[in-house]
Amino acid sequence: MNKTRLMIVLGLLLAAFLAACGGEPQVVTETVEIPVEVTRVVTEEVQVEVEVTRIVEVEGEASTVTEQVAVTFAEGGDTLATVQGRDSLKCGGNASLGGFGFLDPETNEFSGFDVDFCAAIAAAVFGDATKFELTPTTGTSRFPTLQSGEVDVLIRNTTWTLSRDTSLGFDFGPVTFFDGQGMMVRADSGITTLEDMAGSTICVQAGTTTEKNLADVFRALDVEFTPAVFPDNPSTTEAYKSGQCDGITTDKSGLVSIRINQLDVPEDHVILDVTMSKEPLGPLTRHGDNNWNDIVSWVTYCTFQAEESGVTSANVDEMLGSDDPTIQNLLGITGDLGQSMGISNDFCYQVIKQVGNYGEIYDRNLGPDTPFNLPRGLNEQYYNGGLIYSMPFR
Ligand SMILES: N[C@@H](CCC(=O)N[C@@H](CS)C(=O)NCC(=O)O)C(=O)O
Repeated sequence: MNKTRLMIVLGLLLAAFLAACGGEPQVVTETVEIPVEVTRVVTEEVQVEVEVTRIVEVEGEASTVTEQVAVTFAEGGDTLATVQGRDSLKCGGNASLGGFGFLDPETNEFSGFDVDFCAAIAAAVFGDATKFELTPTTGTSRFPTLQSGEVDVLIRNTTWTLSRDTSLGFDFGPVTFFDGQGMMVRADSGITTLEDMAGSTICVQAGTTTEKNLADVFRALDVEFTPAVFPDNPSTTEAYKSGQCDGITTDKSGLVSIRINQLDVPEDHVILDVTMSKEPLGPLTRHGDNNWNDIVSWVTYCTFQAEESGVTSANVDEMLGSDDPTIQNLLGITGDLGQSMGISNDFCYQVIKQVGNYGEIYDRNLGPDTPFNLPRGLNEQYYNGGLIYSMPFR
């Protein structure tokens, strides 16, 4: 590798860690080792191994933790050809966030809102929603896992930010879940506002936007606190449960999931009525493969538009006979919209038939019949006062 390229790659990695971790002192208990196996045809591969030393603070004691990260940057390339050649989609996800991405230890099956979007891409590419493998990632490991080419797409409650879009080398697809950062505390703590948290310790997960927002918001409020930073959701939640922290912060959707799924008595914990940030969550692909990002984006829009047009998994076959031009384009009866991305014109028919429209995906995983019962809020369609809005199928 020439020197300039090495400098660029090291710069990218530094940016990655700064963007992900915010540079705050933190408790880190894991060594991040990313197994790199590049099986795709790429236009260029750059392999580096770096050691990143982070200053950490555990219960007032400062020490250092060294993380070793081996990364092959797989730039550009034709992800669709790789996915088709492999006959399976590789999706980076989450295994420990019920409702969004959860691995059931009994059945060994993944389920959740994010997981359904992996299934939707598989349905669009293969006409078979089961042809995908899910690689669980943590807040810190998710970006190298996508950068290295180990997965084709990352769908894991990941916030769209400028630095992730640029310096980290990704492109986002449409936002699938508009969220914001929240704070959960014990119901009997007497805490009702962030100002009440002066002098408290707050559990937060490494490698997240959450970590940085927390520092910014409390600094702006001039409220002193101690962050206790952990590498993944289970360890963060465990620390809160065991009383190491007065509060736990992450995306509000994450807090709802943790409260219901991971706390023994959910009623003993309250999510404060405060939103600390904007957290637009969506799928992301590697920068440099526009066609693949188009596929991920239009699969997502397909679920939005189908809900708007009243097309569901139950009525999609009937809808094939519709004379509505939008539905005809959507389902591939007319036009060659799929072909223009190198996939079948009936890609959206397959998505809706096998996975369902946006409302069905939402309700199945997060709706009133689930333990989470998350109101749609900003995730309503635009004509119902929300932000879900498909671009035209033309
Ligand atoms: N949306 C934020 C936070 C995402 C995030 O990683 N949330 C945590 C807390 S709920 C999570 O999903 N952890 C699961 C895990 O690491 O196992 C981001 O993109 O940085």
